[in-house]
Amino acid sequence: MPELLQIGGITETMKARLQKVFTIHQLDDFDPETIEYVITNGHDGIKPDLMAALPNLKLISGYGVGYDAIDAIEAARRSIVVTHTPNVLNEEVATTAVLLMLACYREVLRDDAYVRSGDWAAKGSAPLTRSAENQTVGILGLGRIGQAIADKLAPWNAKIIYHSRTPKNVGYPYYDDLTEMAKACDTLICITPGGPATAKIVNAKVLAALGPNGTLINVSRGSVVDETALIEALQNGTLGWAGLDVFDAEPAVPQALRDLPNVVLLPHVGSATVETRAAMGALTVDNLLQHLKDGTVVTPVPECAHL
Ligand code: A2R
Repeated sequence: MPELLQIGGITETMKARLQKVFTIHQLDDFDPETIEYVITNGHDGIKPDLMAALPNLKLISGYGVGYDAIDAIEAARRSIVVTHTPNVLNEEVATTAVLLMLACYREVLRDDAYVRSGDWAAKGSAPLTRSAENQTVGILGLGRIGQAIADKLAPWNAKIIYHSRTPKNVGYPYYDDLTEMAKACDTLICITPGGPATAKIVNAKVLAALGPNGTLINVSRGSVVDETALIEALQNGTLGWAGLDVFDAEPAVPQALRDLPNVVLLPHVGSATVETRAAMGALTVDNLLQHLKDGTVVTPVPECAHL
């Protein structure tokens, strides 16, 4: 049977399908010469020195849409196919983005604490919150998930504007400059890929442009936002609120961020429902099984689409 190296966890359902056709190896028990397949996830990816040490590697199947922890350019150079799981998580991640936005506007955490603490009975009605209706929402990265976010915001009458490297064939206003878009919007939602090209593109200047009444939502990668500048802006009130599902050095989250009242923090659960994770797991395995059968895959990353 062909040999598969497993990096990170897989579900029992995935394991049951894989072990029928692969010998599965863990990181502490494999011969680099015999590994032809790798299964990993968006967080662990594969370290460059490990990839370099596998001379007969054919395919790296990633669980998740983001693959910034895999050097796909180097893989393509070596004719190794990298796959990921696009589309099956669009709606779930978009729901997480909207959930964070609404939680910031309507102060869900503050008001939940108000009830639990007994303050409601002791002090009377909670302070008013801000309406999430009719907001201008800037989407940084109007791709598969970005479009799903735009669609999900329709019932709140959001005016969508967007920034990406190239304009898309959509009806929303395009900004070629991120700071200019931040000036124009009430809420900025980050949903670009991670990696060097987007590292800290949401910097102090962008956050200042978003302003004291502005809300930042990040459901992409922690690396996209300058976290130190973000904490400073939230502490000083030069930025109003932040809803964050991802962090620079996750699962470590700076204490300064955890101490702030004007943030909603989630432990990178954008796609983490039973249903969506099952669909992602199935596609991760489908890519491996199809390659074994006929040498093709279902969802290669763009860098490997020509292989
Ligand atoms: O820039 P473009 O025209 O390639 O548009 C893509 C945009 N994007 C960027 N925008 C600004 N600066 C950049 N350096 C940059 N690089 C890419 O992000 C496109 O509009 C969007 C990505 O869309 P998709 O490739 O369809 O990705 P999807 O499935 O929406 O997932 C986005 C990310 C994943 O990579 C994970 O990190 C995260 O969501 O879960």
